[in-house]
Amino acid sequence: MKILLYNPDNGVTRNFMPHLWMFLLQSLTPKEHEVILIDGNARAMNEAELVRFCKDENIELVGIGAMTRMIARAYKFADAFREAGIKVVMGGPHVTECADEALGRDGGPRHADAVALGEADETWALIVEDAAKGELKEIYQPEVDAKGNDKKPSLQPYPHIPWETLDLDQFSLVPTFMRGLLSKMGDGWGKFFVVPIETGRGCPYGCEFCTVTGFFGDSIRFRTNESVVEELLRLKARARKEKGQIAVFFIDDNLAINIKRVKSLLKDIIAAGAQLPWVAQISANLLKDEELVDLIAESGGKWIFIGMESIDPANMADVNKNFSRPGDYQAVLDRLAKRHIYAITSFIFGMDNDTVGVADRTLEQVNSWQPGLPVFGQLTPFPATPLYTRLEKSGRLHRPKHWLEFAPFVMAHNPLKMTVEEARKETIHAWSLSYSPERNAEAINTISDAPIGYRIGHLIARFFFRGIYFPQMNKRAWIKLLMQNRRTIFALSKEGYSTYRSSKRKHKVKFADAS
Ligand code: B12
Ligand code: SF4
Repeated sequence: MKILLYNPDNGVTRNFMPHLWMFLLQSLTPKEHEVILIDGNARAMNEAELVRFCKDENIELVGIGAMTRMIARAYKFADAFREAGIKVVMGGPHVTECADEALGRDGGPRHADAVALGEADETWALIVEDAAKGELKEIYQPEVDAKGNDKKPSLQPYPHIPWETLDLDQFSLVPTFMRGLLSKMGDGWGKFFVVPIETGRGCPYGCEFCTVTGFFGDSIRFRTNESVVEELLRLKARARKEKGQIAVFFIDDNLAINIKRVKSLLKDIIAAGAQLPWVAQISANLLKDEELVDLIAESGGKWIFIGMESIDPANMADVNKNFSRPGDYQAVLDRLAKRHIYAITSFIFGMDNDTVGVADRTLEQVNSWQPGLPVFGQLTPFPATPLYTRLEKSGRLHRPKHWLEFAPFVMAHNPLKMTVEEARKETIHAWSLSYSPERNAEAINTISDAPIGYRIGHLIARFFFRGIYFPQMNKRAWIKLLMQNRRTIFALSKEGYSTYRSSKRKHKVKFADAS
């Protein structure tokens, strides 16, 4: 049987990091079946095109995964496949929490023939076999333990994802029109991939807005260090062979949740020479450990994603995230910057203690810290979170099924001290000021003592991060962005070129001395 695994696009950015679930399920598919992957973020197709593709390829089963934010799009695609007579199974965090919605048992239309609840590592093979026999059931659920909780995959052993041979071209971050030019630079930048790797699952912290503790559970499971190191070595070999760049996103919700384990993993990466540039999510409270931050730097860590959420401790208490203290943020960022590691700082607006002006107050703080990549969202009640339950009980949810009428940056409940429209404006304001050409120039100036390569990387990262909010899906949008930032680009290119020339000269002198 031929299977398509499909992830709908997020409507903002085009090619970004691929979704791990697709590669994982592909690896877990019994060998007699063939699996094709399409990520709508990288390979844009509308419903009719995808249905035609499935018909041409004789696809008999489509597996769709989506976050809540993309679920309305996912349902549209699922409906089109089912209309064409192709079976659809859906999985992921949203349908796990809203299985009745996907199966049309809540009075709405049906979108999926089957849903996979929770982690599907151990149910996927069965789903495929049942589909091949024409006996697909409606619900697949992991086995449960004596207390009725899902038995979670141990991640030991962990499936082999053949990164070294997979066709990753659709995920290169370098826009097609820039590939030729960039492939000639240094070690080769014609291809640049960010590859997702997990080293563990689960988070015990239980922040009120987050689905992770509910979905993956509060007990954490880790892969072995050997299996992670082996995967990194294969990726490193591929980057070298293809003269491209590969960076890794360790997608664990909190890479340092167990400090002893993460230190041992990073030491093993260093010992094996398996370093690749990497990004990971780590909460601020765990970044006080100097040895850990040293190991992060030595093992290739470049960017740390920190869920700062708010600079107001009252808000942090409201969402059960008191363990992360706004007063500590500056010291944490300084500690990272000393090793040329910078932070992706994530903030949420529309919290219950937020008032108009929250964006300016937050930016005042952010701009006084080491420059990073700030991102801004709004407090969103995802299904089955404690936040959803609290707002629903208090009658504050005015769009209880907000995902079915998805509107970016329009809140689904009324914050206590501002309106929904005010929260939207604060969010736009924060994004606009954080990635304006002036702010980009200022941020680059603040790190003028950092190596030139690092500063160029920082500017490029700023261009991509801007794209999380402002659509940057075509050549025109990119050219406009480059023109707006031409002064900073020119200054960095000039310095980069003279550094390159003088390093070449030094190299020649050294060579002459030696001969
Ligand atoms: C990496 C990541 C991202 C990446 C992008 C995704 C990518 N390319 O990988 C980035 C950083 C961009 C991102 C952004 C956002 N993210 Co995010 N992200 C994650 C993260 C940390 C890891 C995802 C992952 O790969 N997990 C590991 C895999 C193995 O797990 P999985 O995807 O759940 O898949 C398993 C099962 O769900 C199931 N499954 C999944 N799909 C399918 C499909 C089929 C057919 C089947 C059978 C089974 C199945 O099988 C898999 C194996 O067991 C998760 C948290 C987490 N730990 O999962 C949050 C998470 C998915 N993100 C979340 C959110 C909210 C967001 C944002 C909306 C945040 C924001 N406010 O901006 C944005 C959306 C951005 C956008 N416009 O697309 C929420 C989603 C909640 C929800 N109900 O939708 C999560 C769960 C985190 C949270 N705090 O609750 N994210
Ligand atoms: S620390 Fe992160 S992953 Fe864990 S519950 Fe809080 S927001 Fe979710």
